[in-house]
Amino acid sequence: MNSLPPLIPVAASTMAYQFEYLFWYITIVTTVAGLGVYAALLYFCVACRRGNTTGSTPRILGSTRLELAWTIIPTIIFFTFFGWGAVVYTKAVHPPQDAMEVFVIGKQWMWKAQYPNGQRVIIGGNPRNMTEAERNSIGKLVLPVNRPVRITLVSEDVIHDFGVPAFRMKMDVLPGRYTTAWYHPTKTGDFHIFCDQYCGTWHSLMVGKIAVVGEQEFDEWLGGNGVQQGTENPVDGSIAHKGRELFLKLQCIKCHSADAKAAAPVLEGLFNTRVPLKGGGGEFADAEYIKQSILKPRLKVVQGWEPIMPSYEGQVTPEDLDALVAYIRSIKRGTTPNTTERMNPPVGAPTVRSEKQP
Ligand code: HEC
Ligand SMILES: [Cu+2]
Repeated sequence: MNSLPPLIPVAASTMAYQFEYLFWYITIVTTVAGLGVYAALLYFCVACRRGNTTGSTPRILGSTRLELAWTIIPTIIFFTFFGWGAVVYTKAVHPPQDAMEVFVIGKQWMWKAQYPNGQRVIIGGNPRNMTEAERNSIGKLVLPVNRPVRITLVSEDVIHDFGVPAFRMKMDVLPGRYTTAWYHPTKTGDFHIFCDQYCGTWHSLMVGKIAVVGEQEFDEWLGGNGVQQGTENPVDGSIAHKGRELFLKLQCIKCHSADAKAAAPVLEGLFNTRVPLKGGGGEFADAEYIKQSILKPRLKVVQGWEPIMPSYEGQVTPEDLDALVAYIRSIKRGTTPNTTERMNPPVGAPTVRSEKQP
């Protein structure tokens, strides 16, 4: 692939190939059709030029067969674009269940990544507006090859966009809302990250590298305590982990537990599902819905439950809300604890043995 002109970046993920095939299919079909139109135009210009045909232009009253043909054939061709595009798009927006999760926060003008075990790395940016600590942890976003990874993105200030040409994937990074991108890297090596949305003075410095490495090298890079369940690492600073602490601190667990007579629904698997509401209708459980459930619980009451949840308005900051959402997103099915049990860590987070329940 290295011999290709730089106009076409390396394809280094499963999705990159899917995009590439579709892209070339559409490009070739539209090019051939376009050239066909111009060829016909040229031909008729010459063939039907003045003086070439005898007499005047014949009176043409239309042809049903022709009309049908030039309606149906292009429709079928356009629908192949749509159908194929829909298949690729569906794959692109649905990360595999077993994907490792990495948080990436965009900020003027740097990217901050956080691994499930709490490891952080700054991936590029303008060193001039970084703190000393941030400057010291400038590195690459290291990812394992042949393993799907889900990147959860959020911005601390303005709109950015996390673009990785080699993976043919870019995703807007918005303040106050989580967006997701996922990759399944197929090649080792270094690949560019660009901020693809103009975001102020040093936008052009908001670039970095993804280093795709072998499985073993990745585990070593993570300090030997990888992302496998069951490994020990008490230093967990992920956003979901912070949310879990809040979930305990704010006593959400008192009601939202797995106890048989719990007073509230378990929140596992809630994210991105449809919730039936009391009084009919339903609501899609996205980040906004979860935040509203915490701030104004009476507004939308889940069917089959009593409106007993207190409002947490004024008690939680917007960052707390983001953290709670991240935690609720991360609870896997069948892992909600009883109130008496030790709380389960977020997906991918290593377990900590000596943790006490408040
Ligand atoms: C006093 C018990 C109680 C406490 C404490 C409590 N909740 Fe609730 N919560 C409920 C009940 C009951 C419901 C279902 C009825 C409703 O929608 O209000 C609910 C609903 C929810 C929902 C919507 C669930 C769904 O299936 O759509 C979310 C999200 C939620 N709570 C999060 C939290 C968080 C986060 C906390 C802590 C900051 C918390 N709750 C504290 C009782 C509680
Ligand atoms: Cu940016």
